[in-house]
Amino acid sequence: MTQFESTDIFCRVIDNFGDAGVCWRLAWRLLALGVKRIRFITDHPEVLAKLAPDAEKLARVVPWDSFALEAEKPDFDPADLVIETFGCRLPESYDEALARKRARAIAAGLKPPFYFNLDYLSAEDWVEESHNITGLHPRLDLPKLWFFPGFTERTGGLLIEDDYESARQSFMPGKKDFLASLNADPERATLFVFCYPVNRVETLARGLALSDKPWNVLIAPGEAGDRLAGLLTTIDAEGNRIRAVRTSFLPQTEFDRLLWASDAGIIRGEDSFVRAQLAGLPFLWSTYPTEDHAHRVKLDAWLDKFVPGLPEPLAERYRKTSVEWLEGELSPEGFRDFLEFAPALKPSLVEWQKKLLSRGDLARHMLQRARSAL
Ligand code: TRH
Repeated sequence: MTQFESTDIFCRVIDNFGDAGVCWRLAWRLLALGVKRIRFITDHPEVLAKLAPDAEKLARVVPWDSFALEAEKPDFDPADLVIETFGCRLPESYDEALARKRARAIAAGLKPPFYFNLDYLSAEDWVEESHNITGLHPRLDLPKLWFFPGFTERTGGLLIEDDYESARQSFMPGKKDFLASLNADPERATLFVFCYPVNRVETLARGLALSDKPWNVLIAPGEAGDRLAGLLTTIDAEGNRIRAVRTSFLPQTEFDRLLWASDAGIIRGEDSFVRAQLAGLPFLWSTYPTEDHAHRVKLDAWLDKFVPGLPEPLAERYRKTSVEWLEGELSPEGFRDFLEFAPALKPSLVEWQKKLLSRGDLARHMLQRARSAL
């Protein structure tokens, strides 16, 4: 049980689905841990509606601008637990109302509201130094705690449902039926592809054509998927060796099935990257592309943590393939090789998954941290 009666989660969508995807997964986890009354304040409710068509049943979804106006009213009551995500900067009116609520609670000897900024995921070392640090507001008496997801004990961990592993295991006996329901061939190996337009899907198409076994390719919606599907039709219109399956955009609660049903994957961003690791899926990671090339730094930092768990020469091969894929330098032969060595990654991925599960859930860590300050 929690001592927090109400929670406000603030989510600005920069682009794509990851911002809302992570925020909604957090909301969902907090509800599962007993948090009551979530307001989900977002500037793009339509993105959330795609990820979670039933969001309104679980939380009050409020458009950002109208909420900022609501927060100006004298009787406005901010939540007990407040979560800014990815440094999205809350409306000034809200911060002011929150500072007033805090002052009143302290004056009355009551617990003040707790205020987080939950940041992006990165495996970079500096994250440990910045995690769990309180920042001060430039003008108001309003401390805010910086919380970082991550892969090590000195970070907040990842969002993981308590029954994640049992849900995965109960799905597995029905895996073939699921593939058949997508119109994939249940007897083939399956590749899942979810990447950015900048990634060279041509390499995937040509590499698949070089493989000596037949594949299903589950292609997530988007520009890169459109291109890949077109290329695969040119290479194998009948689907004899490569069966291309365009998946519809599934609700987030069903997204894992695509990963569980696959033998290898191309995944992207933050949330699908985490889910692929929990699934123990051999993957190449398309980090979110940025002009300053931070995407390469992110990939290297994660490889530095994961790759030492792999035996040689697999470790070197996986690192090289991952980097070449991200940099657009992977050859079709290199991708064909990845498809071949992907199963050999599995034991290390299972160990890695166990480590992540044992680190425990980010939402639980946030609640524990907030409660310990009460
Ligand atoms: O959509 P993304 O590219 O999001 C990115 C990253 O989060 C990045 O860090 C951030 O800076 C940028 O957005 C703005 O990839 P990501 O993080 O994997 O999010 C995709 C979400 O969409 C994830 O929650 C899974 C979900 N999803 C579904 O629910 N159904 C689907 O069918 C598919 C393909 C995805």
